[in-house]
Amino acid sequence: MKKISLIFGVTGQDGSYLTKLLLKKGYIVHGVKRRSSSLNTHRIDDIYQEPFTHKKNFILHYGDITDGTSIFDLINKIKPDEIYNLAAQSHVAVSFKIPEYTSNADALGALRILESIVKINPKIKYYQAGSSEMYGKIQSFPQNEKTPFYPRSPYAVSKVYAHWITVNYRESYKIFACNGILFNHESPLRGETFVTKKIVKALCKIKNKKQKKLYLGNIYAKRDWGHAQDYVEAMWKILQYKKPEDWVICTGKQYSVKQFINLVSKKLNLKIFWRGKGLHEKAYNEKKQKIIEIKKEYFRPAEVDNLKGNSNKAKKYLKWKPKKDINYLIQDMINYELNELKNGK
Ligand code: NAP
Ligand code: G4F
Repeated sequence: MKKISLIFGVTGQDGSYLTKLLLKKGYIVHGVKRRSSSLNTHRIDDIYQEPFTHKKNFILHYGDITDGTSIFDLINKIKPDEIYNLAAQSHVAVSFKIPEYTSNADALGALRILESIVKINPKIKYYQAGSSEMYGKIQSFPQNEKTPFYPRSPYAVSKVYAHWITVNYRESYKIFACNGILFNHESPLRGETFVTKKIVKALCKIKNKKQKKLYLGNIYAKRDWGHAQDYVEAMWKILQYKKPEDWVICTGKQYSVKQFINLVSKKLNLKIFWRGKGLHEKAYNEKKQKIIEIKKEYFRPAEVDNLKGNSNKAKKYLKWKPKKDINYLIQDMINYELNELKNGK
């Protein structure tokens, strides 16, 4: 019997990589996409075909994480063995602009799925996409499963709710519900407004004379960046472990946004030099043209300055460790962007 999985957030970066992983492992994968006025399936178009021709092992459904009825009906109809809740308004800066929607989707979305599991079949395994943003104003360094949370945005506060409601349902109803606390992970499929994608895309265009400038916010924030392909493997391993627990997934290495820019520039053979401080800091190219400027519009009302994780627990018990380092990640993202440019995109 093939295992059945249900992925909320299937059209996102992680949803796409996870779908491919589970199909490779022989699962039947059901994915939930939300209605939008323009197409939102570009990350899974390569594996999805219209229902009249589709291979029966990857099936898409309309649904929405803010709509309890659709969630209940889908779980009841599909009867999955495993549910991965990756659906979220996942942009931290945007969460300050739409805090109520973010809380509804990111916090209550988890509750809606958990309630459905308890009512329909408490044997269904549940993965909650938690975030290192929950550590926010960090209380210890590096961060592990025991580090207290101090969220710094409506997004992070919502994820803390989702984390604790997952723990609470696990303890109250003895269900197999787990939290992954994942540090930043990127890939060619990363959303266009996250900082790594924004940098790689812009610098590739600047190198090819298709763009003049890149505008950024706080380039001194530090992150622990991994590759999404490694991280979806961890999600799956978390649900295969003998008992439901919470897990930190990270690389244990940290770079600032500015260091990330310098690494990308070096790989593109784009010589840049920095001048100025604060909002006046700028990067110039060899011809002394300004190519990067800082804009206060990209700063957040509250920032998360310093994230670096410790995933020794996952290493020891899940036998998980990242296979792809920052150099591989950047090269992968660059190759994708250069190919897009070659194809006129
Ligand atoms: P992403 O690319 O932004 O994908 C989010 C997914 O959620 C998309 O499929 C999106 O649909 C869907 N979605 C948003 N609102 C929805 C709604 N109301 N109903 C149903 N689906 C909805 O995010 P990601 O990078 O793949 O991350 C996956 C999950 O992990 C998210 O929960 C994120 O918060 C969390 N996380 C991410 C990272 C990271 O560094 N990537 C780290 C820690 C945790 P559309 O395609 O239609 O927008
Ligand atoms: O790429 P970012 O927007 O990612 P952020 O805020 O760390 O959140 C991502 O990772 C979380 C895991 O820790 C996820 F939970 C979350 O869903 C998301 O995937 O920003 C990274 C850093 C921030 O400090 C930000 O202030 O880059 C800084 N930054 C500087 N200039 C910028 C920009 N971020 C964005 N998005 N755009 C800029 O122009």
